Amino acid sequence: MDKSKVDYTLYLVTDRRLMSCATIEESVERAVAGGASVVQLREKDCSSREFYELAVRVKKITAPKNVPLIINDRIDICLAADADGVHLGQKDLPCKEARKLLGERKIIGVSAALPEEAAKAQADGADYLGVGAAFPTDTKSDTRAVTPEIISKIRAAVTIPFVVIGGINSENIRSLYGLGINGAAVVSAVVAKPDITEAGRIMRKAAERLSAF
Ligand code: TZP
Ligand code: MG
Repeated sequence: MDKSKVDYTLYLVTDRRLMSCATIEESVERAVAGGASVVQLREKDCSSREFYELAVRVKKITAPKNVPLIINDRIDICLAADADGVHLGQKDLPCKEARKLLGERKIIGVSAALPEEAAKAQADGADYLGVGAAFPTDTKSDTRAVTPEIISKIRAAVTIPFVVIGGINSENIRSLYGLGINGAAVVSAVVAKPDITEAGRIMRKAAERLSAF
């Protein structure tokens, strides 16, 4: 995985509570078939062993398609399963420390809701940012709202790619066009839909227009 070539267009985040199918593996397989270009495993209620074993199984689905597998929060799981990277929130381990542990080849993403957080993450070695929440969402509590104005300020503050997250669907994504965003990160707009592959296709097409303006 050459991390400089990652396509962030449709960044899928998993959620076993919301998915319309039986297993995380199925939800990932279907979303990737629909056009998800990055997959983040976000597991809030499973043991380290389960998380590790799941990451190993999901990597077998994503790696042949050259889709990077990102592990939410857990640097240890990323290393053990040889995933492609981690995603860190503002309350997780600092990006600088994560970089020391993971080395240069792994992808590190950092959540940012303010231009200052974005600039710090870039200075600390982040490869991409997750910026949100763009719209109200029931998928995550304790989100911070980002307006189009804040998104534009974040774009001006960093050169690294960033995805926007939070309540994005195929309709409201239009209000994010032209802001210099590199991709849309979604949970429910894909995994909660009855036909995950078709939902992936719809969101992929809509997300491709983020960079078309
Ligand atoms: N981080 C900020 S908002 C969010 C996360 C993980 C949830 C996004 O889920 P959805 O269903 O796409 O609103
Ligand atoms: Mg986290």
